[in-house]
Amino acid sequence: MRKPDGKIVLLGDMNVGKTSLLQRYMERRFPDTVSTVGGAFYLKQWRSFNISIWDTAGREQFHGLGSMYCRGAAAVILTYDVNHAQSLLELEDRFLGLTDTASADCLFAVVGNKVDLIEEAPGEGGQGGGRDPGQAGGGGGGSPAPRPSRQVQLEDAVAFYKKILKYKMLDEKDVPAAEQMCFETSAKTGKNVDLLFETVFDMVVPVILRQRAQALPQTVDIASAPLPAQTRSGCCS
Ligand SMILES: Nc1nc2c(ncn2[C@@H]2O[C@H](COP(=O)(O)OP(=O)(O)OP(=O)(O)O)[C@@H](O)[C@H]2O)c(=O)[nH]1
Ligand SMILES: [Mg+2]
Repeated sequence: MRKPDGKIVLLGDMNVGKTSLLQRYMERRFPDTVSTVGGAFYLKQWRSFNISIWDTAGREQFHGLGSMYCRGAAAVILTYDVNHAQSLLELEDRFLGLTDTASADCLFAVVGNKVDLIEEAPGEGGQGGGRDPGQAGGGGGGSPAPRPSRQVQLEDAVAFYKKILKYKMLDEKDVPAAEQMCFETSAKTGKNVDLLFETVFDMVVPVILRQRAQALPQTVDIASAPLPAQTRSGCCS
């Protein structure tokens, strides 16, 4: 197997839908998931590049592994649940620090998942992907279970993206705009899932090329390397 050319990592609290997003994209389905233990990866061929996409565990007990998975990452997808405000706060408090081991020019995407669960205000009208009959916690019985209402607005995600740039000491001019990197998705209906991954893949290609270029000087040309000045003879100075 060829070594992956670049790495993308999904981070976020447990239950936000990281595994479901990856399975929706890679396997085109929305199966039942079990809470991830440790981490797992998929390989994706994108143009001529081999990209590994790492699914990590959101559970607190696996937190220590996060920075290991992020090592050298070309992009990190920070995921929250739009119906659960705490999951966005956790990204800032618990997960952003794990990205310190990522590549210096790592890209960040902020993803609000489970938009299919958002209760539509009366008269708001149906939008693609928002009319799914699923609900958050089981259900059953005759009448439909109450749907949660949105707790995180897209603007909150944009504000968080700007905090990431501050944390990384990056200038807004030098990185993709927040509007390009903040997504709202549904792993259940598939809404915006291809858009998310394929936008990130396209943006990661230049990062991979830069990583490759920086890796090259590790080869030393002995013939052209200057000889160290010899000041003393003998093995000990
Ligand atoms: N309605 C709805 N449910 C979703 C969506 N994405 C995930 N779920 C459900 O949310 C639960 C958690 O999904 P996972 O994908 O396992 O979450 P995770 O982020 O991988 O969780 P950990 O592995 O514990 O970190 C499962 O019951 C999923 O079926 C979505 O877009 N819409
Ligand atoms: Mg998982």
